[in-house]
Amino acid sequence: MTSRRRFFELASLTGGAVAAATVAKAALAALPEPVIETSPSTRPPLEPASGRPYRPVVTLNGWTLPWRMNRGVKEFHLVAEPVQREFAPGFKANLWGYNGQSPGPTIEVVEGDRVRIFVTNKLPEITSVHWHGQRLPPGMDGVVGLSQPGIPPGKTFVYEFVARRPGTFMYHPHADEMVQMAMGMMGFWVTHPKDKHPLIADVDRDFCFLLNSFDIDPGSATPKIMTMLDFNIWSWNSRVFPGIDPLIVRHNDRVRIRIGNLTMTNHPIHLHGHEFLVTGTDGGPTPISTRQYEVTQDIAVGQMRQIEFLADEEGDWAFHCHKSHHTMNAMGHDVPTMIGVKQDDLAAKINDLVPGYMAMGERGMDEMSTMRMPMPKNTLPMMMGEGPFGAVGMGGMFSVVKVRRGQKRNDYTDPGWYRHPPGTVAYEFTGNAPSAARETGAGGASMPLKQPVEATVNVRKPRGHSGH
Ligand SMILES: [Cu+2]
Repeated sequence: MTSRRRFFELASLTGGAVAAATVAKAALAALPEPVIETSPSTRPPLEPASGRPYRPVVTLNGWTLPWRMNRGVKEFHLVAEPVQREFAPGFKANLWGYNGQSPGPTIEVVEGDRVRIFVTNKLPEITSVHWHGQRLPPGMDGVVGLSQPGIPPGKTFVYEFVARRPGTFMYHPHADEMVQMAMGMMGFWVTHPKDKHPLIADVDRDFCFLLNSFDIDPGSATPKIMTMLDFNIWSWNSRVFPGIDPLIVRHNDRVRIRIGNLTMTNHPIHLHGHEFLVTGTDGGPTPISTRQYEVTQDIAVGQMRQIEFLADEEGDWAFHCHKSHHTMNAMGHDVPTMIGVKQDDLAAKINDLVPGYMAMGERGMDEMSTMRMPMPKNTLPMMMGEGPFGAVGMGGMFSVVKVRRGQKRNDYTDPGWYRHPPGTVAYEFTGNAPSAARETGAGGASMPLKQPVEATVNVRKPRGHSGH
């Protein structure tokens, strides 16, 4: 009851569209009413109204699950169910998730809290929830067959444990994992420290999201669940650029970003314009002596990392996975590189065989980001997004950190594009370009061949989405 009231207060505050579903009340009298959220927009932080105070996190394109206090226990209700998720305007997918969304809502608690989580299974098969990284009794660890029987469809199980250590965690099923995670079942978990912690700094903004990936054929809407490595949708919290919200930051804010990886490959996450420290993993806060400044942090499969930086450079700063095929959306990628290949008459010839054939990539692939090609329904262009200087040419795991002097404390509204001071934007050189002196020699060799070999190599890239 408390949670529901608080949730509606929050919802009316932000004017968001909210659907609160009720399950059969008589049957679930002892259960907290589940709160369902169907909007893919970033919800404002959920300020704790009971228990110890903390600075709540902001879940990118997601939300935090309200709770109710029951005799000193924080009670949550997760509902595992089929959901529809918009990855970006123009592309929706049928996924499995929790409480109306994939990923499920973020769970935020405080170190030392006793937590009770009701998990209702509305999927067509058994499920469970594993609380990744937590110290808990083994019977609460959620591994089907090892620590519990599966939760049958239509049933509700109860998990209860004390959140013993502060940090950055996640939850996901440990039942038919390949299918259930490929379908989008996962969520974030943050345990805030109960007192001032020597290794956990106070920050002004605290963002979190999960890296996830899907294999959805262009024109279809349901992930292929048997895919092992060849995924074609690379997403943050089941969103792809330009559907991923920007991270809005006030100039000189201390910023923490927590990231977990539930894909099947690693992601080097790269921030422009600032250096950050890795201050924590799913193992807890990192010792000060191990911290070094980085601008890219690789996050391996099943790992979590929290990075922190002082946002002391105003501007719009790219923030993305550094694997270039992870900043693209789905497409048939098994095409040879055509840079420098004259295709004009070739296209005409192929057109005789394949009507409607279109030559692509003669001058690189950038033209793909502006060209409007006929596409299957419910499919995004491979690269899209419009910035202040034109097409951005990105997809997938890409967003922008917007650092602004004028931003108010705790204000997450988008300030628009950065206004560059005069003389601070790269510009065209209009003088005469001198012809470059070029080396014409073949290059040295420590053990030269007696018979020189003539060979030209055609590099093919990109080739599929194998994640390597
Ligand atoms: Cu990546």
